[in-house]
Amino acid sequence: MKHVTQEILATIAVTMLLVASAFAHEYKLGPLEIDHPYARATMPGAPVSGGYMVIRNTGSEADRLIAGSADFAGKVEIHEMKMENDVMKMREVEGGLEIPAGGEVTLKPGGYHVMFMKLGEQLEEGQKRKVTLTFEKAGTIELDFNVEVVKPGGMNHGKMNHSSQTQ
Ligand SMILES: [Cu+2]
Repeated sequence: MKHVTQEILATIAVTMLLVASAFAHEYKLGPLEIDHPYARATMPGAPVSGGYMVIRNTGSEADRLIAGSADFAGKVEIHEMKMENDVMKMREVEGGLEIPAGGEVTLKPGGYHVMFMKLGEQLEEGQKRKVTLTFEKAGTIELDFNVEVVKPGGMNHGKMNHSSQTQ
């Protein structure tokens, strides 16, 4: 009887660990911490999706997110969104996205994002998708992006001009 109880307790402990790590969904790469990377779920045949996360830099030197790649996308770019003459535009961040020393940058709908282009397949809610990100100093890391339904933030789809969508 005692033996069974121990096994049950061990099982519960392992389960709790798994649940905790699923919730945390945080990665470390040198001084960088990447919190909860997720991608926007797409409709069938949609050509693009966005990737979002919080990147913290606990180090004393700035770093830069300079590149990305993913099996499901023909091209991955680091983008920013900006209002120009009342039109929300997005474009590639020149020279990569700086993560300041001791600071953090939030990639979110309507702001900085990882742009998944030339999608080869639909991204469906609940999936996890592998994405590789490269930082100038910290190097390269492979992350699991949760695919989630993301409401558009701060952008007007009707007026949105995605200059590199057709490249
Ligand atoms: Cu974009």
